[in-house]
Amino acid sequence: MTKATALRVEKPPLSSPSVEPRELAALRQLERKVMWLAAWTIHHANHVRPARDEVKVGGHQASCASSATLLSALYFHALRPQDRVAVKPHASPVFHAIQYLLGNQTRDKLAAFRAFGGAQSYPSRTKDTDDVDISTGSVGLGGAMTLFASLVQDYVRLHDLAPAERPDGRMIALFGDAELDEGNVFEALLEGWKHDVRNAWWIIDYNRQSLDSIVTDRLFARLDGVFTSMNWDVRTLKYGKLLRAAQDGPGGEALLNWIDTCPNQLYSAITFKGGNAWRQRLTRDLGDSAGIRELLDSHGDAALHALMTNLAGHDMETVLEAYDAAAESDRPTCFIAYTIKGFGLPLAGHKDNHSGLMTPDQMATFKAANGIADGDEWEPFAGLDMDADELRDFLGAVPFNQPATRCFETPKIPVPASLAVKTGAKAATQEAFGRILNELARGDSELAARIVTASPDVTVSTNLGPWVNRRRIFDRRERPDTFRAEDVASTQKWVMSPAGQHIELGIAENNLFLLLAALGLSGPLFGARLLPIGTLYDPFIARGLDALNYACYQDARFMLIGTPSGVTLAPEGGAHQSVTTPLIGMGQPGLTYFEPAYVDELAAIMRWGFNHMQADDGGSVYLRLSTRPIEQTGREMTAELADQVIAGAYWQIPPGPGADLALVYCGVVAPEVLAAFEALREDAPDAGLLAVPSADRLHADWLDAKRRRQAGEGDATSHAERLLAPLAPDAGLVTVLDGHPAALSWLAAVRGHRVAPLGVEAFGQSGDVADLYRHHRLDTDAILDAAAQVCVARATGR
Ligand SMILES: Cc1ncc(C[n+]2csc(CCOP(=O)(O)OP(=O)(O)O)c2C)c(N)n1
Ligand SMILES: [Mg+2]
Repeated sequence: MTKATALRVEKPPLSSPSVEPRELAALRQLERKVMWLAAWTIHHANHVRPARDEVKVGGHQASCASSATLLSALYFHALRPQDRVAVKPHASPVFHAIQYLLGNQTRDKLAAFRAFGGAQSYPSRTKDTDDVDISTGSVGLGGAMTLFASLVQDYVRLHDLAPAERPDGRMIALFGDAELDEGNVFEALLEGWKHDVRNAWWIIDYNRQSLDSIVTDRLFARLDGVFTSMNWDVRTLKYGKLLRAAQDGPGGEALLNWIDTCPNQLYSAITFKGGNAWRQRLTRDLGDSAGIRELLDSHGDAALHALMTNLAGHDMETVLEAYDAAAESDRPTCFIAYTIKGFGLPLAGHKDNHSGLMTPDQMATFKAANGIADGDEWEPFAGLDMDADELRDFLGAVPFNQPATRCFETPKIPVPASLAVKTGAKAATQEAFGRILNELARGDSELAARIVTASPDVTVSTNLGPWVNRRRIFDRRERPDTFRAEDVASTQKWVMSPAGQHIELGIAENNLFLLLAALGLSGPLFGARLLPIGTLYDPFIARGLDALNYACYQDARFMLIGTPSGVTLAPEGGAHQSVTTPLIGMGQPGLTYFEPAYVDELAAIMRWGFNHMQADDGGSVYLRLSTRPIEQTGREMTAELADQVIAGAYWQIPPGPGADLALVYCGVVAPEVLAAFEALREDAPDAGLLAVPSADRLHADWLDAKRRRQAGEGDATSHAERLLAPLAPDAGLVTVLDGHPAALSWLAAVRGHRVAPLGVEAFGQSGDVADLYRHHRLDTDAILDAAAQVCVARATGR
């Protein structure tokens, strides 16, 4: 078999029974308009709208041109209101242009593309106003999320959480081909396969260009195999109708063979050069082949260029046929659609065109070619060859645009008045988390019915086992627990069932966060509110950090349990010890970080968390927990104390008036801090002991009070300011946590106190807790040294 025939795509029929000629004509007109509007939106932002600084505005005219047909065919023909789409980030102007033509986007927003409050550079669920389903921007994540959205849709249906008559939607991604370099895409593919995800379409805009360059030749022969082995239906759309018709004419076979074997770089370069360059090259390479002269002689330069660039991804009819043919498939489908980056523009095929912009002169030529008069640039139907009323009627009948709820409001799920659990005199927060979920699993609260847990292969080791034993593992089919059936003793019952409420993932933290994003948007996307809880080892938050950021960016709501954390999981050693996660928790928008020391704090925080996940102005919650059992307080968790825990801090032992020392701590180091406090008491009887279950809440509130004062609310104060008010103005603080010291050292700035910050700044070691606390200077002696240091500094005025 020659290379050419190996690559040849099966020839599909030329007829298009599913699309009426008038519909096809209208779609071609609209595709042209979308192409124009996208290019104009970017041009306007860069060259027409006045600039106030030297920073480039940017936009991606070539990426847009590449995908205009694929997206027009999708939105104006194949899509239904219940479908959900992730559009490759750089096609944002195409998406907005389509929504504009459908009446869902305003001209003002388009004119303000990439300006404050305007249409966003990359489609955004939270900031765009034209119904973005799935945000994109960080390549690879949006597409992968469609698989998890599909899984969540299955979950909602199999749990009867949405009205049975509501039709299932298809989860669709338009991918740039270079997005498939991102490893998270393959992690998601594997997980999707394991979970038998079916209802998904991935449309790959195969322009063989990325940002820097042309992608490796024949990459897609490999990728085709990857999708096939995951049981996807792969549909390669290579030639448009012109090329397919030419195949049967003189020189046709030779011509298509030439294209099949042409290196991507060469094809792109000649595409950029245009008509005569094709003629020269084909004469040189194929001059002796039968029929080629006839073929070349019967095509002028423009016609030859049109023929040679007639790839299927720019051929409306071919794309429509492909979408229609795939509509009934019950397998996930991948369309590999050959395209040209910058198709139809003077940027076409140039390897540097990713951020390329047409010059004003080029734009003027493009505008004339589109028949658009000055002042008509934003007119929806200007310059088209079809009556505006007919196009309006067509748009009015587009299936996607029929009245339907696309963003669901869902009622809030009540949260029980208390989630408190009993533990022994000593307990660890991780163990208590497991108990709280176990208690919920035993009951029949609505909250428990809406909780979905997920973990990347650390279900048992993060104490989700008891919950899973009761609520079982989700699977589309009933699957017995073989070990149980074989009478092999185990505390874990791993029965799988469509009614299960735990989603077991392979070890891929990216997938955990993408699943949490999809579960956490189940309310607005699928009309069924879910309360997802994801558990993972705290250090591995960093592995999926971009996906976590992405989930928060979309305002998905979930509870994240990072456990075990810090150096406190001592013997496990440095590879599993998290240092910076408190700073991630504080810095990440949309995520509120807590690190409780005691079980009663944890129960109050989880209760608050379930409400916060449902509040209109709420967000997600991150709990950094530990496996180290510590002595509990035996106190009563009053409503007032719970409020302070949620506000971020409380005086575990209040300071005397004008006290000159306070020990401040977060989390599992409580015993060392308490011991140091007891030792200090004699010398510093007025000292206070401040517990900080949420440095994040405390810090955010402090900044908020400053803003409110600036805005004229003169008596606004923050919790931190009120808490620290009783201390002497020159008092010293010793702050302690099992994490980076910067998470607490800022407290010294609240009232200008001195601080000695203790925490972890280096990679960990193996050892027991005593060894490691001594090594990292978190032990009682280190705390006493630090207290002495701030006291000396105070006495000497330094
Ligand atoms: C995670 C991530 N890394 C880098 C980028 C910067 N970037 C934006 S687009 C792009 C190349 C995209 O190429 P492709 O997906 O093929 O899109 P198209 O050719 O359609 O423009 C890169 C590297 C990004 N957006 N996200
Ligand atoms: Mg590309």
